[in-house]
Amino acid sequence: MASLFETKLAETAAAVQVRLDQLLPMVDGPEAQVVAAMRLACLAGGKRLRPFLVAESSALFQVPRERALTVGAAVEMLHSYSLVHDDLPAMDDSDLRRGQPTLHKTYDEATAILAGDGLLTEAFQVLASPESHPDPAIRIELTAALARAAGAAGMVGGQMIDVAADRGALRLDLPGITRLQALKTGALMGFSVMAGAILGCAGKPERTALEDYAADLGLAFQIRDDLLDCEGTASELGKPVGQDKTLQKATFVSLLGAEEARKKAALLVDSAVARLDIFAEKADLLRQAALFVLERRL
Ligand code: GRG
Repeated sequence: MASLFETKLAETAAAVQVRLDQLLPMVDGPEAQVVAAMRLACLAGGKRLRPFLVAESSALFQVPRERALTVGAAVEMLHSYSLVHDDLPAMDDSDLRRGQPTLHKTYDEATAILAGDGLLTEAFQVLASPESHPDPAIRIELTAALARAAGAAGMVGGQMIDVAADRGALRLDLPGITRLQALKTGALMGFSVMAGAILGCAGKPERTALEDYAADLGLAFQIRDDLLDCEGTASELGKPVGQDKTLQKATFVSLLGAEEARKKAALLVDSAVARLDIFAEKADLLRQAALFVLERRL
């Protein structure tokens, strides 16, 4: 039987799907291809964890669900752009994403670059619209927070460090990889959690609790991602996880070993759960989201 968390995640995913479909209508004319590619990039699957975080942090402050879903759709557009660009030949050069051909394989590189650019830009258009919040000051706060999380002080900066490390221009130790991941993956998760606090005009103690929760959650998410990557690669090679010498790209698993990485992720999740004490049982779904991050297989 599905847990309450799984049911709620599926409900939010379905609602965000509808919202994304409304926000990205097909167009006619010679530009139709880029819109079709944008739609494919963000309508074809994904766990929708970031919109779930927006929805559940918003629920703590009685934010109307439609507003949270609009902001969740904007985050998912931005996340989809990052995956499309990350898959390009100049970056990870991936053929598959979510089990399907990557966007540049389905279309071509130019279309994939433009579709990513289109999704990035559209995300800000959505935040700037009164549908995200009637108060322009709140819309500006949301817009500035997403720009910070996505730009050179956040995801783009983290990706640059990752690219430099891949090229051998940088050797990363544990603090280095922690910072890279806090920027590359953590910043957007952080925005997703903080969006509810912004939409709900939360006070300082609530904001601090959510910031701390998001930092622990983002890091645990990334450690789990490294473990999943490593389990996939090790099982393809028939080797025990964390012991294959070909898997020596600096990750939490290559630096700590699989067992220590698992322990670190579990401690971070315990800490994330405890950060939410201030919200008592109102934050149970956010607590379950942290446990999901630790156990996820996808
Ligand atoms: C190109 C500027 C730019 C940034 C790319 C986030 C990112 C930066 C690259 C993604 C590479 C990657 C697989 C990172 C690991 C963590 C991560 C973000 C995984 C994908 O997120 P999920 O698991 O994806 O939430 P779904 O498919 O569920 O939406």
